[in-house]
Amino acid sequence: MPYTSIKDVHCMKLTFRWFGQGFDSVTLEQLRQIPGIQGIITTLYDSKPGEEWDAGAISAMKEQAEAAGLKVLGIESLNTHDAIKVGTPERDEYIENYIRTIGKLGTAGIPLICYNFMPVFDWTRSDLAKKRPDGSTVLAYDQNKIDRIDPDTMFQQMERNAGGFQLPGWEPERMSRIKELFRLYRNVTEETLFENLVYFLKAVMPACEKYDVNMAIHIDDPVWSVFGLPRIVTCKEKIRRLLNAVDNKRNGVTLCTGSLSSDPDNDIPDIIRSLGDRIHFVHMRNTRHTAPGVFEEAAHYAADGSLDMVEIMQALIDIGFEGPIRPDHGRAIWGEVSMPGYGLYDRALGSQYLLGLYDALKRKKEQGK
Ligand SMILES: [Mn+2]
Repeated sequence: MPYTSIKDVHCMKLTFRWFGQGFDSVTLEQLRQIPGIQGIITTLYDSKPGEEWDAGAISAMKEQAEAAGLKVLGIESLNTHDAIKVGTPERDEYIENYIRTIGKLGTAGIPLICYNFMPVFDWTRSDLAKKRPDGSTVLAYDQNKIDRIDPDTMFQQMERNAGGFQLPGWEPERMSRIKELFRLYRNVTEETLFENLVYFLKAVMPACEKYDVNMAIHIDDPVWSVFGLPRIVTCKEKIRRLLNAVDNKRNGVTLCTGSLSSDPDNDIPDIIRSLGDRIHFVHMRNTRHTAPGVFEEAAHYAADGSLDMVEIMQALIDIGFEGPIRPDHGRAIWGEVSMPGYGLYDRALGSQYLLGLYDALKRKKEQGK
């Protein structure tokens, strides 16, 4: 008998991020052929932060996935409006929109929302296509390069190098107001950002409970301040502080190994064991570190980067993680043209490595070895 644990309900669920038709170079039909895939993590990519989502658009998204044999197992991302992060008087109105969207997602049976609370920029990289010796290209970060440019220049570089794709979290209409956004965050310290996050979470928790929806904040990327902007989801202590401040199981985390690993002092298996059942979603990828503040993304295969992928998977098995997991950014290989980090080929390869680790380690655990 073949070992079939991955199909069991008491298993983690392999998913892929999908940006939607017209935005993603990968199709649902292609994703469906990946062994072990159970669903997608998607979004209404053309919605703007702060907008209330339309129930019809949510059903259409779900039906489209189901027609391709896949479930929508989560939303990435449902972005928070800057007013919520800054704590301006309009925030309550945007929080109300967010709450209504949670209700509609829950009603549609979509149980997970991944979001982040980073000011101005979502994730940051200094290079979207760094060439590696094997000819593949990867996303990379070099603090020395970031120190030499201003945010405006960085946005222009990102846009120029995105190959015509719109990068998640880098909406042109927001970036055209970059100076204004920086002014808006002028007086926002780490502490105020934290308080504003707590305010937001306390407000949305009743809807999350009522509609069975988990909130899963993504780790900041990278986990230190970029251009002087505060960062608050960066390490074990700070994540624990957030979970304790709103001590509701619905308030959880997207454990992103790549983002956490930007600081090699983050002991990822230890963080996983400490967060336990507050981990609602996992992004698993590998990074290669060459100097402090300098790293590039690598293949998921452990030996290609700096992360102990085996021990990370072991920690997820030890806490009994059964939620959605997805391979995170992949390398650009075999001439594929895609959104940087989100091609089909290398993420598909990575997903099979993750399933291999999972099956082997899970069986070992079940057999008590
Ligand atoms: Mn991630």
